[in-house]
Amino acid sequence: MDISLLLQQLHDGEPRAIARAITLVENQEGEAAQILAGLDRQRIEDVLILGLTGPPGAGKSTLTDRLVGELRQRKIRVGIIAIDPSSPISGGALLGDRIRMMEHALDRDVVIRSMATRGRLGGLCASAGATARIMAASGCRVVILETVGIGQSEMDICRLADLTALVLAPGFGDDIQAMKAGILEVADLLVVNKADQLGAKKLQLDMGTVFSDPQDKEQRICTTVASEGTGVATLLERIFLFEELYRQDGRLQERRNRSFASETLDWAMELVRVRLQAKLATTPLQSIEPQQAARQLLQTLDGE
Ligand SMILES: Nc1nc2c(ncn2[C@@H]2O[C@H](COP(=O)(O)OP(=O)(O)O)[C@@H](O)[C@H]2O)c(=O)[nH]1
Ligand SMILES: [Mg+2]
Repeated sequence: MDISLLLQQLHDGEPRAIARAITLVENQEGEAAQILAGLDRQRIEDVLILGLTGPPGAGKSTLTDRLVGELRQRKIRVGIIAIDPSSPISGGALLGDRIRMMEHALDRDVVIRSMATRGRLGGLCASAGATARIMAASGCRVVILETVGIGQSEMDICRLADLTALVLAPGFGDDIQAMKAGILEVADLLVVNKADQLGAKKLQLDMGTVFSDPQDKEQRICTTVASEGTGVATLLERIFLFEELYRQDGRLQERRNRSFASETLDWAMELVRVRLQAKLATTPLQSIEPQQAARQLLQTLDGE
């Protein structure tokens, strides 16, 4: 395969080259390292990875769709990585998202990729990170990372996003409200979606108590009706406002350093796993206890 041609097409925003590169990296084909090393560093530097998280049903996909609409109006190229928690077999939620995304499917400047959390090769963090960088190199100025849930999801381990918006709606996220203090650790912006529904005002007031600083309260809480598009332009302005702030005060770099470490660990574990699996198939293990056997197995890698 001609990797330099693939890279050239990828940087030109050629959809098939982008999809191919992502697949090669996801499947950890031999070409992966060369592809990743050949990506435009400046574009990777300039991209904003925006995390959208929140309970299922809160309106993340609808909001993503609207944000994409706003970005495209501003001629900004955008990537979407939808992390799908459902099994690759059921995939119900994903199907709905795909249909919704049809609107943008013909737009060359919207790059969409879904990833299942289960039944996949390799670490999610590593794949999602690499995918985001491929999208960035292809010219995406913003990459939206849509993930479900907070607290237990895989994305908690890997904080890939530069900026995270937590999407809540009346009746969706009451459990999250119980852990208000924890919210600030995961979210830069709080989106109270479904503002057209009963209980939105209360949710908004509740969220207000998370912040002691009045300016924070003003800037970090956004109210939207994603299904109508209301409030989405303002949300996007806030997103860019905080991006600018975090780039200036060093928080963005700090987060990227952390995510670099977490991705590195993810890759390393994957590489070790593959080698261990190969070893396991050929190594006679003496121990009667798996935990002990694991140590033996690990020792066989020493000095290799
Ligand atoms: N009334 C109302 N419904 C909404 C709003 N945003 C999304 N929905 C609906 O809520 C449901 C779940 O939305 P979805 O985007 O799939 O949520 P997700 O699971 O968080 O991705 C869908 O039927 C949407 O049409 C909103 O602002 N108001
Ligand atoms: Mg969704």
